[in-house]
Amino acid sequence: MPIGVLSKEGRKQVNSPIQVTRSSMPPFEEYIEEIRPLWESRWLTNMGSKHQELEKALEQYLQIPHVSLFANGHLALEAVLAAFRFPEGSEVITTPFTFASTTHAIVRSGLTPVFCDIDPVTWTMDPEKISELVTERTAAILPVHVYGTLCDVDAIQRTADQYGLKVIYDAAHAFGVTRDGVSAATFGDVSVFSFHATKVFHTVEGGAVCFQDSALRQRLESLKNFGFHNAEAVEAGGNAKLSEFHAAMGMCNLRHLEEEIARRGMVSKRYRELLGNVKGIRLRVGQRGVRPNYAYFPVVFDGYSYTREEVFERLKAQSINARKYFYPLTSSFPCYRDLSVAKSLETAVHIAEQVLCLPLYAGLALTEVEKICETIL
Ligand code: T4K
Repeated sequence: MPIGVLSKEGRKQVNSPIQVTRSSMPPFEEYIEEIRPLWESRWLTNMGSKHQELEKALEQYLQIPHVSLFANGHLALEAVLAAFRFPEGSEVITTPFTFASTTHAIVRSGLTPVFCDIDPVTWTMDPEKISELVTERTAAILPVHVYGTLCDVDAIQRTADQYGLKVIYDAAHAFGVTRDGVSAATFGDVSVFSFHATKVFHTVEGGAVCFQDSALRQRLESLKNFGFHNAEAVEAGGNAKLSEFHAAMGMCNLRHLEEEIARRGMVSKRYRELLGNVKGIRLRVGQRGVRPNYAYFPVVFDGYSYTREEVFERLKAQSINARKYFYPLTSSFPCYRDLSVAKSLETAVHIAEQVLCLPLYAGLALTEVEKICETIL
């Protein structure tokens, strides 16, 4: 039977399903106050004052000299790949254990993804396997801090330095993650965040590119604004600007971020208490010195009494919509079946077939977590 909710009047309401996540909202009045000036200025987009304010606030929060806002994380990834002007047909070493966007961005930029297997413990790109994929056409490494788990950034950088490759992190899941107090935004040449409604920090739709090299700024600015620089179209740019309303949502959500992460942390802790010592259930590992953001709660059913499919169906029957993030691997998408995969993706295949992301959001009640775990167990 689905989980019941009592309304203020104490009547039992029609139960709504528990989704894998639920957007956090700032107090309504706070958002209204944030957008009030827009009614006076009527400046609604094209890098207005809210946009500038949010870029500055994020540069400070993420401890990075440059943040360039985008309409979404996907277009931010595409802009970065265009900004580096890699020769057509260059190869980009990447992980197939990710959301469609990572691989699509590479392919849509006229580049070739070369899939690298993942580490069996962190589920991020296995740095030991990168070197064997490098060819004379390799231009960059594009790893993903999947679920907010930091990649082995030191090993990846060593390999990149050895071969003279750019490192572009898809940090869509890693907002707020730090290692020894250093922000995830600072690793590699560039880190790209998603501020989609389903993320720990969101602007409804949105994204950002974080970087140290000031020379990148002008390229990114023109790529997201029709190629304009000083009122002249200097290249064939697109349109990926974040509006003032989206930036205003970001300003509000940033104020509540620490509370958001803390509440997600409490939900994750309860899951760990209930599932942490169960034979055949593997949870994400903690990383030394890393402050997590509790973006997702992935569980791998590896030798458990029930398969991932059985657990998924059992939860669904209770109106609990866990998600198979990230299954199938992007390398198995129908549109990429013709791409040759140079090396075995054994670990990635194994994890993708057994992983399930359980519901996780700030407002998820601990009683709901208990019900979810009861169903699994
Ligand atoms: N790189 C990586 C590694 C990514 O994971 C993503 C996006 C990107 C790049 C690209 O970034 P963006 O261009 O999106 O900024 C969702 C998100 O749409 C997507 O942003 C995210 N990754 C991906 C992992 O998940 P779906 O298709 O699973 O979302 P959907 O619509 O099924 O929503 C999931 C649940 O979230 C719903 O059941 C309820 C809740 N929800 C959803 C929406 C849309 C809300 O509470 N509010 C909402 O407005 O892709």
